[in-house]
Amino acid sequence: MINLALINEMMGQPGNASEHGYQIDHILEFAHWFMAALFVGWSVFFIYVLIRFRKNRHPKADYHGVRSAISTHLEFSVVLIDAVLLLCFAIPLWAKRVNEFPPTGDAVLVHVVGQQFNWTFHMPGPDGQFGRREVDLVTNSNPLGIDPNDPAGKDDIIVLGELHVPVNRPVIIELSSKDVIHNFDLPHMRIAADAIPGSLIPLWFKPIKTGTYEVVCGQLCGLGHYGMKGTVVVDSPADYQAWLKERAELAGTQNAPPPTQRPSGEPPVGPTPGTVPPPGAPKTANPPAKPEQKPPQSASSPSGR
Ligand SMILES: [Cu+2]
Repeated sequence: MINLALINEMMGQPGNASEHGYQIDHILEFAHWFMAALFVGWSVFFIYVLIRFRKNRHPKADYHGVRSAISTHLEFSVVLIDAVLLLCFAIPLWAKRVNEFPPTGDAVLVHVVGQQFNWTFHMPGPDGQFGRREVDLVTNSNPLGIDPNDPAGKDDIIVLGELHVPVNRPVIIELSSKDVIHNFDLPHMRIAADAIPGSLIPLWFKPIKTGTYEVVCGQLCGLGHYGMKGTVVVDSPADYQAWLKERAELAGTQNAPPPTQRPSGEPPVGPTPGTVPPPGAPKTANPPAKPEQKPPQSASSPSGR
């Protein structure tokens, strides 16, 4: 028997490298074959009617048209198959993706920030705590506005363009944008989500193959959109630890702008990214009543699921 999955490859889909990806591939595979059948079916029908109702055989138009119910049945079955695809496969899979996040204890947490035209990755460093981020503190040397007075931010790892994650461990991403709407798209991992200014969008995947994978921006976000690419490197656990160590050593020199950059002694306005679960975020055991009083991140909080 021929491999039915070949149709995805023929459509230019890159190989899957994430745990849930095969489920998405199965839906795409079915949809592609279904569309191919529809294309062939309707094309044959179209050619048939062109010949069957040609002008020299039917000089006068028949104003009553077709009386058989076959086209109604055909169209009804197309609607039925579409409904089955949506209700039985696509929507349940989507619900699973957005409702069933892996426990944060085992996951790698990353804040991903899009801006024209690159991706910045923010990891909590050895202490497991994300430093406070504040819009007012954003400068060229402090692209994410990390608060230099927040001890949790001292060891944070900030990398531009290239993220490393370990293989076979879930990666939970909190996605945001500094300017316009971008779309963080990891085709090999079969995930993509819009990065929207003012929102934190959670998404997750579990890489199952080591390698280097492309990140693209999936929203036309400006003149440099075509070049808004990044890389996700899936490492073996040992390589990942080595990378973390290297980045952590650099972090002390990289991410600590002089404290004088803080404009005034005023308390930060608004919650720190990562402290308030965005809509649809995995539910934590004790949702914060007041965001300000929660520890500066949700990384190590036990998941309620
Ligand atoms: Cu973009």
